[in-house]
Amino acid sequence: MASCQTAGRLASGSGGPPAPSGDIAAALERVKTFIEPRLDAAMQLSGDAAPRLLDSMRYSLLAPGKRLRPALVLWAAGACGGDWDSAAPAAVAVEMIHAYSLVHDDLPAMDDDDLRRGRPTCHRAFDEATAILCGDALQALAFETLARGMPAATAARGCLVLARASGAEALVGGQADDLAAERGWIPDMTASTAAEQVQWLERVHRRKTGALFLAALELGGLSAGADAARLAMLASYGCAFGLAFQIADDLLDAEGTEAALGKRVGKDAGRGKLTFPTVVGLEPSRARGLALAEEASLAVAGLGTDAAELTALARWIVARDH
Ligand code: GRG
Repeated sequence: MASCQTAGRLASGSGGPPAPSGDIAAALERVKTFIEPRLDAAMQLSGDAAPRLLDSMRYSLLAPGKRLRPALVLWAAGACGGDWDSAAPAAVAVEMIHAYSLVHDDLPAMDDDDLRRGRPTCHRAFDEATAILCGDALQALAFETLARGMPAATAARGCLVLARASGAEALVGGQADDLAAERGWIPDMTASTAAEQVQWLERVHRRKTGALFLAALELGGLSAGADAARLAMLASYGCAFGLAFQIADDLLDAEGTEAALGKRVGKDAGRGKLTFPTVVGLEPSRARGLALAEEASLAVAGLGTDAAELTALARWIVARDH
């Protein structure tokens, strides 16, 4: 199982942000065209699913997201000589876990948000109890999708990869630590050095955000029958990509617009939350994001031109406005 080390470095790197490339936008559109009918098909459940619950699941899963995690699954598979059809169940399953985590993160007990993907959040469009059940059911359906869709020889490993990325040592654990800091359940970090704060931030985000990206890449590689060397390249890419994504996400919260992002901005500063820009500043954060994007690109250089989309995505992720 792939995992990342906490680097704990301060900002490095230089140069202006690369312009978002038209090619990556077109490549992401191809992913959406491929995956969205499959997400829709995965939501055609039997009549035993409660109608309001099913509506909330469809509402949350099919809402207009960037589909980055499915893209990583499919492009990792492609970079390892695999095909998209074999990788599709994993791409659908990872997006289900992501959608569930957003629904639960938006709940009043967590981030308490009204807007997600440009629409009312699930608990706003439905109600709190339905949103909790929606997340629960999407999570279970992700594992069912993977177990049914992957060949028997790899399904158990695929479920293990996704379970580890979703659980107490990763997605849920990172979220729990993030909440613990925000709610004062752990000692205040503000007296710590900037390096200690960066180390803490990286440890939270490696689990809360990075682990699912890493799982997406590993599942894509597994669906293509990738060898250990290729899986290791994907894992190195994923570690750098995950952190670059999070730094960019923090920068967008500080500088982006609600219209472009389809969600509330300025939340972090409003709560005095630790983020990369609040700890090291805007420009050093930007520089670190750019350096990580290059590190990610370099990590998959050995996969040749088949990894072109992964390289372009890493560069776009730190230059995006949404
Ligand atoms: C509730 C278990 C649990 C975990 C929540 C998803 C999450 C963990 C928190 C969301 C808060 C947040 C903004 C995290 C930053 C990273 C992130 C997941 C951003 C959203 O991902 P995108 O940009 O979203 O890929 P779309 O909507 O495009 O899919």
